[in-house]
Amino acid sequence: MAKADAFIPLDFSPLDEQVMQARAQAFYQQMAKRRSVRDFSDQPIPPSVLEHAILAAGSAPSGANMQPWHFVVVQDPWVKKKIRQAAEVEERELYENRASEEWLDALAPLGTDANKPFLETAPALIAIFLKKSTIDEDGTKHKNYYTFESVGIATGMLITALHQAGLATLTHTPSPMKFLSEILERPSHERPFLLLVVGYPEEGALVPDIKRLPLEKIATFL
Ligand code: IYR
Repeated sequence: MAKADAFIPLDFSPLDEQVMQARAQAFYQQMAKRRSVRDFSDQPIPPSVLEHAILAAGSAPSGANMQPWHFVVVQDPWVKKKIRQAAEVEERELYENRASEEWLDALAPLGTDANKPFLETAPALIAIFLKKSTIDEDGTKHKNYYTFESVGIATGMLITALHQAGLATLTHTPSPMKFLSEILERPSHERPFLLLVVGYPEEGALVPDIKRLPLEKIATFL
């Protein structure tokens, strides 16, 4: 476990105020263009882009620096097919039986259904696992803290890193996701957290015409 046993100087360079404002605005404008994509092309992802995005995600803050995450990058067509088949079983059950009318109504504007071809078309799936505990090299089991917060932050950073690298993503949460642990052979102290679909949008891809809430609806300044 990467524990800090000493303190070192912080690597921090203050920015000029105008630079800060310009960067804050430019970053917002770039992030506002991110949309969940469901129509992916099969164009491959350039080497090392996924690795660097995962390293960026792995720099997230976490409870007691336990880094309670594991990322499984699936590019093998056969494994993607197995994931698609298992996800569609759960999704059919969701759309046909599990989801309430209220939930189906909320999903209607997205135009989603139980078919998930993108799980095979997209060049990469990143399965994100939450580690309830960590097993040290010597076999000792340590409990991890604030795991949902930590993995949620890391996932947000991963999505952001992939977006700024020029890739589209879809956060996919088939429920339950136990099949991911089985197909990807993850140990029982790791829980599937989210399946991120990564790649390029298909040419001419459409997205639902949804709007983000304005600042005054999402923030209070006191
Ligand atoms: N998991 C299903 C349903 C779904 C649920 C929510 I909440 C969404 O924002 C989108 C979809 C599916 O992927 O179709």
